[in-house]
Amino acid sequence: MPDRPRPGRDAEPAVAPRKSTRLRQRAGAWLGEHPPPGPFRPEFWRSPLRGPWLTSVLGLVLLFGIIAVAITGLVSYAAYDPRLPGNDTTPEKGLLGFYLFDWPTRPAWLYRVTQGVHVILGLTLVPVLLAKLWSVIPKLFAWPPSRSVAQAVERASLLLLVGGAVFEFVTGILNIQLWYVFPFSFYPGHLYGAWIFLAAFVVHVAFKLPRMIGALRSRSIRRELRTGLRDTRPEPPDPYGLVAIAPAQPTVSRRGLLGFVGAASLTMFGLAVGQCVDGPLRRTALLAPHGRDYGPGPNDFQVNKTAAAMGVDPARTGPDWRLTLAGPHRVRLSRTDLLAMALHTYSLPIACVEGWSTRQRWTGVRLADLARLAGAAPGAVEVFVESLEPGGAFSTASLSARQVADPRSLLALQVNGADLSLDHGFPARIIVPGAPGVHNTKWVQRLSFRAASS
Ligand SMILES: Nc1nc2c(c(=O)[nH]1)N[C@H]1C(S)=C(S)[C@@H](COP(=O)(O)O)O[C@H]1N2
Ligand SMILES: [Mo]
Repeated sequence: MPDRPRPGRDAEPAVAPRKSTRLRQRAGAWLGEHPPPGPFRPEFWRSPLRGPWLTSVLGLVLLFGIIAVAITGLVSYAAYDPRLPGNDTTPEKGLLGFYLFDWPTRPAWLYRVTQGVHVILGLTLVPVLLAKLWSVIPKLFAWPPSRSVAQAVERASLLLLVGGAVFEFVTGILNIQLWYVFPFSFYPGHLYGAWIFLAAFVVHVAFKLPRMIGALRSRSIRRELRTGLRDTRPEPPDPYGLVAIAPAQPTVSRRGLLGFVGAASLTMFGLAVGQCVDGPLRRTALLAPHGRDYGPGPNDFQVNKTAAAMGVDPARTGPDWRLTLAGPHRVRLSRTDLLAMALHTYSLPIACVEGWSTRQRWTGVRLADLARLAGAAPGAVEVFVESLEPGGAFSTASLSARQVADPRSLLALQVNGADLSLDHGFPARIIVPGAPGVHNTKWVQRLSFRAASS
């Protein structure tokens, strides 16, 4: 026989809740007991695989993966040297540029690796992201929409998290597929989106990390990977609403689900990674949007934008073409003049922001020698490069004093022992070690040296 409750102590709280609080609680309870039909009812979600452990395994992969994608993405923004005049098309970046630094020229493969990781890893994570969103989808329909102010804030932050993730992945993938359907410029859009997403990501991780660690400890991954369909059981009921309250019979094991996601990720990786290696493996890059043949001989490697696509008039690249050097002296040089200068050959990569990269042997004149010819001291001057391409976001670029001074920074005239093809920038193009491809301006017609700003 239980003790009879003592009046005034156990049965009733010492202080009765205020009337308004009681009303709100009752309204909340009513809402909670009367969800709209369909996905708002917890019985609707029946997968026996959903649960904190599964969500946490996928979350752990995303945690490390997204940190790597975020760091390499922010690094890519720094690689653009946005503090140099004309390099940054992002208006009002303000505080968001706090971490910028002077991009190095060594090692020459630096941007090739950071941007390759950003794009290839981003693609590889797509199946994991989709699986993670699938695993938490009942929470999207949690009813009532908010039980408390704190919960309302949490749900709003999830909107930024999920919206931000989807936005970053979708704009990134559309951009590397060269499908510019979004009604804004990719570069500032992807950068602002990244900061919003990262802010929500940090909040989300801070709140969920302890829960994630607890959930990961609740099952051994090794045992789970040995468990077949017949022995697959739902996770124990959880207070977060991930585990189905009326689970269906499993049609696939957790091992099967994780295997499927892993295989999908490996497929993405396998179809994309070839675009940043040279040699026969390059042909496996079936997800790379650019074609893979660029004409015969030494110029047969990836072309980002053809001369025709950029409106470059071949007539202006003929014998009448002159390079103008502007500095303390103004100098005009023909291609014959340039070929008569000291020529140097280096094996250097072009590494595009879109993830593809390729190393070729470039021959040309050192930018440092051209600076001296214009009366400027390498090490103390930046250069503003202009193409004869009419307009266009990529028709100009600023290079830093460090980039001008590096002896491997060239105004290239030849590649792999042959003259540059028109599509690769004939009569002359920039090649700078470690720089993003977009700063390797093609069809150069003018180099303006000016005192370095920093
Ligand atoms: N004038 C001009 N230079 C340019 C471009 C361009 O569109 N116009 N594209 C840039 C980009 S984004 C890259 S990745 C490299 C690619 O060089 P490639 O086409 O010779 O491979 O050239 C860069 N130089
Ligand atoms: Mo590029």
